[in-house]
Amino acid sequence: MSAEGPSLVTGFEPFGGEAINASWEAVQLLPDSIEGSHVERRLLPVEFGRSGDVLCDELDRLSPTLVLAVGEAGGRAHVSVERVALNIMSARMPDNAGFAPQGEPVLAGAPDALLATLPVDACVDAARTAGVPTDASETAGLYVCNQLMYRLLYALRTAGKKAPAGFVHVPYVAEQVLERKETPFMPADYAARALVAIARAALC
Ligand code: PCA
Repeated sequence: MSAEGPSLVTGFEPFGGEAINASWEAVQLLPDSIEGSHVERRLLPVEFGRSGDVLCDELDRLSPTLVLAVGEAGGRAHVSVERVALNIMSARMPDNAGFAPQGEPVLAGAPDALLATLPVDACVDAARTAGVPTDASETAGLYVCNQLMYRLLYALRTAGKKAPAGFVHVPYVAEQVLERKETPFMPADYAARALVAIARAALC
């Protein structure tokens, strides 16, 4: 199958005192093309507002066939395909610009929740079939990743664009847990393999 437009895949810069972000480590390992769709990678700032603005500009510019936003969820053991984004921001720690919202909406007046438009269960099955521990997740948190997922789904919906879109959280990579006891990690090439399987399932 040859897809019409590119697949936009985003990862995040490091945050929370880390030197790397597992999401960008995985996104960098993706092939240049998946199912005939050119992979366009973008590195996003860990900032409420600006990450969503950059993503929305890219949606307008690229008109992607598929959008996979990827973030790091330290402490999770499996790749997780998020089902839902909530219209609320609540920060445990300030973002990389020093902003720490405490309960404000992502977009005032917009729906309380938006569901991923990629086929979550088929994506989870595909990643597992590819040999990578993967689950569906009922919460993307209330930090920058949830905000980005919400902005993504809202932008596509209001533009009437049908491209499947969603958010995937990946665990820490090994370097990040050297000093953390009992903390799960996953090599970036495993996470990348899951992302390829997820993208394929969403494109087919
Ligand atoms: N994870 C954070 C923000 C950036 C990232 O990679 C989150 O889950 O919100």
